[in-house]
Amino acid sequence: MPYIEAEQKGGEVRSNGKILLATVKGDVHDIGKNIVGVVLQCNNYEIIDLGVMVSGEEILRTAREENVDIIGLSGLITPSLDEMVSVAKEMQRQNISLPLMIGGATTSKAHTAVKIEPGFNLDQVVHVSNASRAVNVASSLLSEDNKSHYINEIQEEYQAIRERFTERQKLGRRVSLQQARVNKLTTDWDTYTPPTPANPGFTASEILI
Ligand code: B12
Repeated sequence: MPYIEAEQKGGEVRSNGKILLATVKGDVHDIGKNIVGVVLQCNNYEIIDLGVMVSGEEILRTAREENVDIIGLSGLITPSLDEMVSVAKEMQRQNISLPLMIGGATTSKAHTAVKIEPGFNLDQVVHVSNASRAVNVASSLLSEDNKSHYINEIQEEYQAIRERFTERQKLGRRVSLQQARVNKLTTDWDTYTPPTPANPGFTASEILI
């Protein structure tokens, strides 16, 4: 950090972009978010870290005031998944057109594709599984040349995930109780004759000591 700060004071380094990071409301886990922040800072991104248990309102207010380029949300407990959906919906409602990075152990590509991305069409939401991927994702999202190609790839991938999810749901659909009774397994043990073993009784090869 001292080296990075000294370099920045010297005015030699131009920021690659400003990223707001926060662990969402109700969640205290911040180890992963902090790692992501350091990795991004080491790659010349300016980080505004709002800490933990941050409400959507504060995240979006700061994003506007600080004119950030990307919002990054972290969450490790299950309720954080819903909180992230709420923040994304609120971004949409407030017309905040910024890329959104989603991270933290409970988050997933599937959750991002199925629950967050639909309806989020002002910019792109991307699930980032690991701090080491954050730099590539951020630079693609902010690249003038590469952004639309990158977004197309992500959208195709997420669309395929949603289709698989819908298919799986159809396959797993439950039938009515009446239908289940009609489909019940019928057995007929009265007429069943068990097969006769070739060599009745124990044989040497079956005795394990
Ligand atoms: C450390 C820890 C704690 C510490 C947190 C300290 C801190 N300052 O963060 C303490 C002890 C406080 C804690 C508390 C609790 N914890 Co806890 N905790 C953990 C533990 C052991 C490790 C989490 C961790 O730091 N992992 C390492 C980091 C590096 O990984 P990561 O966060 O996933 O981050 C990586 C990526 O996901 C990604 N990433 C993360 N965030 C972001 C953000 C962006 C923008 C991007 C791009 C990428 C990114 O980059 C990171 C580096 O590669 C996990 C279990 C586990 N083994 O994972 C449980 C775990 C997360 N905790 C759990 C629980 C239940 C709790 C409590 C509710 C327990 C309780 N009953 O009080 C409380 C939470 C209270 C609350 N309201 O949040 C559960 C969550 C289960 C669930 N699905 O809901 C877990 C999974 C344990 C378990 N198996 O039950 N916990």
